[in-house]
Amino acid sequence: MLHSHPAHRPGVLIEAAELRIVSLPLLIPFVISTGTMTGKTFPLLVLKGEGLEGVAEGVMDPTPDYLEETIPSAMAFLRDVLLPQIVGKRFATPYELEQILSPWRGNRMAKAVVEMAFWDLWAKTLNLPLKAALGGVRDHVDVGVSLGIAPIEKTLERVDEAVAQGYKRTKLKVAQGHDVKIVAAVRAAHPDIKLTVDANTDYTLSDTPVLRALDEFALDYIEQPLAFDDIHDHAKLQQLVKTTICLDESIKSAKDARVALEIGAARVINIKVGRVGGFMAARAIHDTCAAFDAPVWCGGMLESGIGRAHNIHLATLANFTKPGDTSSASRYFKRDIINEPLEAANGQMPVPTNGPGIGVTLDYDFLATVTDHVEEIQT
Ligand code: OSB
Ligand code: MG
Repeated sequence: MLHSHPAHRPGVLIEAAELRIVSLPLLIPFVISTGTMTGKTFPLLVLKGEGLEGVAEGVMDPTPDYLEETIPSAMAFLRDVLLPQIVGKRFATPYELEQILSPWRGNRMAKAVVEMAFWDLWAKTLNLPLKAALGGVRDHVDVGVSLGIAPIEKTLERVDEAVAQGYKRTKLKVAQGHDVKIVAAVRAAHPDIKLTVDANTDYTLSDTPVLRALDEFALDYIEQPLAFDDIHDHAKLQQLVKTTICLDESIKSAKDARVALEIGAARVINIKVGRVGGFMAARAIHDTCAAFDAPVWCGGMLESGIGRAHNIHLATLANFTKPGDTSSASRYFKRDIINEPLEAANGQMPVPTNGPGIGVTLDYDFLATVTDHVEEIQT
């Protein structure tokens, strides 16, 4: 029976939103081709409704280093546009929420924060783990490590440690002048490990000889060698190198994935739910890649336990067949903002199940000590 009174309409009422900026120090600086991160600062959104809380974090950086969005731009868009559009409203499903988000151009990382927090809240109202709401099929996900740029000796130590801990893949960050020598040294020390590199856009087609030189190290793939806004030149490059190309920054939608796979710009895709605008887009990319027989894996952005939990649930979908970047939180942070440890064992990360939704809970006392800013959005 349908009820016309708003209080009886079906769906999840979003009663209020709490938006924070949180800063956590990183245990060691993380160096990639675009810069060095010594701490992790991120927006944290809590959507409140039905006596429950849905939580998500944003993956945008303070400055537009990885992609265009920034924390200040996202905070303004969230505060002034997105949150006023949804607080005080009911949404029966994430599909309904998507109708509000999708007309806005770009701003995918900001939209993802809202969408992901709603998925968590919605799954909690259904008393389901997020992975079940998403259609995931695994209890554990395979994970590897992503190692920042460092001197060769330091890199070799870090690789030894990751291999000893059982991580299923080692990804080396590379950049111009920090590439072939480092990869050669790691491959010489570990002839059989699954090894990849990530250039975070540092090369152009004129660097093809360097990228071809990497062919001799049996890499599983080269991640995002060329520009963040390019797909076309990656197709040219893929014709010139034997190693599989994997795209990260260049893939923002299922359409981008289709184009990349149709023209042969990549054979593997890194899916980051925060980069692509949320779980609806992440699943669409996952499904598109499956249709092309292209494996996907779940990337990371040095998230706290909240974003990490979202990533783990996403990676339970069937076509996430390559190890993801969601390694143990203790590799990054002395103390996390959640109550549950997110630790991998033998290269497998268990799906968190402390309650429905993302299966982890905020440590509000500690969170208070690492919150730079907090604001409430109410109707
Ligand atoms: O390209 O995957 C990337 C971190 C910051 C910015 C870009 C990237 C990364 C990582 C980190 O590789 C992976 C992780 O979260 O451990
Ligand atoms: Mg990457």
